[in-house]
Amino acid sequence: MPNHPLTPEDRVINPASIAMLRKAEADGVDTCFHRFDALGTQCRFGVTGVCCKNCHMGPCRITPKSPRGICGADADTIVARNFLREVTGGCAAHSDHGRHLVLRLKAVAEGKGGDYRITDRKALLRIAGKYGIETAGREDNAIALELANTFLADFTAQEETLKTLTLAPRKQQAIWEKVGVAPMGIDRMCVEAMHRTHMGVDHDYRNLLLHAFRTALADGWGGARIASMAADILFGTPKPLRSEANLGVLEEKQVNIIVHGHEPALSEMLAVAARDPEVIAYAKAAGAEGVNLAGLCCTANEILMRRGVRVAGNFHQQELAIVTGVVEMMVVDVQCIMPSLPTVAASYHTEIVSTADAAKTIGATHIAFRASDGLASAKAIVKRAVDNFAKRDPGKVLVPAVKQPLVAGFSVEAIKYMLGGTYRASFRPLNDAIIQGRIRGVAGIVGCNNPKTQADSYINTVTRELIKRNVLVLQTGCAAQASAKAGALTPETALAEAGKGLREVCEAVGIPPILHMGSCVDNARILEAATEIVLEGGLGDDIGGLPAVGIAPEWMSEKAVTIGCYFVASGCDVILGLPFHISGSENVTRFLQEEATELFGGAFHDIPDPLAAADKTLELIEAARERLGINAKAERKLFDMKDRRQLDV
Ligand code: SF4
Ligand code: MSK
Repeated sequence: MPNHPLTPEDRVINPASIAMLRKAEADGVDTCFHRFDALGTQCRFGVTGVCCKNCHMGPCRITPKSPRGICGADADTIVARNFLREVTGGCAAHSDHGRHLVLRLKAVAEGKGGDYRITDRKALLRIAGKYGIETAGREDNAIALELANTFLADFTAQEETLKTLTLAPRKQQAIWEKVGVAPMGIDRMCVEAMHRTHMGVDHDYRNLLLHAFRTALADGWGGARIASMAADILFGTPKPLRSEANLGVLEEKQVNIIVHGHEPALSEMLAVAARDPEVIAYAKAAGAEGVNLAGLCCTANEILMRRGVRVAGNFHQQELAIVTGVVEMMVVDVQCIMPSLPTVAASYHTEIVSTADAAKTIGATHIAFRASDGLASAKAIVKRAVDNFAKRDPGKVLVPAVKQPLVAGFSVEAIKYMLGGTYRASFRPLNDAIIQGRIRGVAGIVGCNNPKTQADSYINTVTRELIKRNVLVLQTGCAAQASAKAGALTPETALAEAGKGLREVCEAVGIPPILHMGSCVDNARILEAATEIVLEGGLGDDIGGLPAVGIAPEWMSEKAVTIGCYFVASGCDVILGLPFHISGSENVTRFLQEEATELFGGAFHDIPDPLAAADKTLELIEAARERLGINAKAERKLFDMKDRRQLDV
């Protein structure tokens, strides 16, 4: 960050956000950026992870003069306990989201699903098959019920390890067994984590961190993976489609409704309701040209991936979207919703509507979403937004004319199909391109924005640099939306910037060099893609052996900590643009940044500069290629081809 008072240009990179930050300042509206300034220097004890308030003898803070808390806990114990609690928060968030979808699937299977149904029968059969569930000659609902109960057992299992772990490569499973981190039921892992971090229980930082990896695996190879699968069955497996992103998707002449949060059940129904002829007629009668539904954060990704609904913005734009003055309603459910929204909305006519009983905010209108009559509930919410249209103040309206086209919808099934076609859907062409060296490797770029950095800047720089250097990029969450707003999610733009080898492969098979794979639970799809690459053959027998790296450039959420941990436990190195709060313990730092490699094959790397992150990614990828022996093979193969051509002449 520069040494002068920060300007909007210093805080955000996107012109739409710059314009709205200026307007917010003119309108006297505080945003996360202003509150970040107001906080001043952040607490050193919090930043280094050495503050403990796990019992009421404390709070205790570790300093050189007082190296132990009142109970005797040292910095290692306190930092590791805090870290484990963060991982548990992330696992719980993703997994509760997954649980809701599974319960919805179960209700559908039992004929109690209301307006929900099994939209993707192929997905049901494919996923049931992965779990060894008999499908031949059975009713869909019977298969769905058995599958839903199998998923639910992964939440409640007390002694058995998760069934979903068996979707990982065998060697990966063996590593987890050997290290002792194969998780039992998701709920049990979270409860055990809270128990172990209670005063006077687990004090060994290694033991605590191993449970952090175990809990994270219960997310990535449990709750999050289950969430993606259940959503695919209920709402459809994503396929590539075109759409648009940025605040310019808001329409001045229409009723604008933004859906923000994570779970797709409500947003799917809102998408249907917004197109309902009766609702559109209602909007026209109110003087609007129609109803414009747009998304924010991961709810945006869910309905973008399946319906092409346009994206208003990512995490840092949730307040800025309201500042446009044209948002009649922001409908929120769970996760990443700033409690400031009703305060920002008070300066405009926007109504904030919360819909999840587990997530209320003072100042928001709470309308509990009833899945049993989902469409009727959604229609009522949309009509309420229409009623708010008349309250819009034209003097406060400014919609930045900034939006970019994009292509999204790259589920693993879609990638497989694009690589091999209907009859030979497979990852073979991708594996071959990696083995030949035309694609050097794969990077998963994921995560949020954080006012500690210029929003979207690191994400965009590292992404562009990696495709230039022939690395295929898989993205999710707000990182994918940052790329979309930068215009990098159209095949045309990205291909023009990609290195020669990557471009040739992408053109030959018809995929873009940056693949938007979905929301933050869909990071599990990146693991699924990595598994497909391993199973396809020729690149080792575990994910840890692949030339693949995870990058979380601008992360802020506990979910991101958990995602990082399940990537590392799955063998991938993970680069963090912003560090964890662990520097108060050298032992914890060493464990996560070095010793994890000996256990899993990957570790964390703090790299604040995006170009240095690209360098490190290539270094890690090239090291993996050397270990696989594919650099040597590629050289030999080229030599053979040349020889043959010379013989022909
Ligand atoms: Fe202090 Fe120990 Fe209580 Fe933590 S658990 S607040 S270190 S006394
Ligand atoms: S929404 S977790 S800010 S990616 Fe999934 Fe974005 Fe991060 Fe939330």
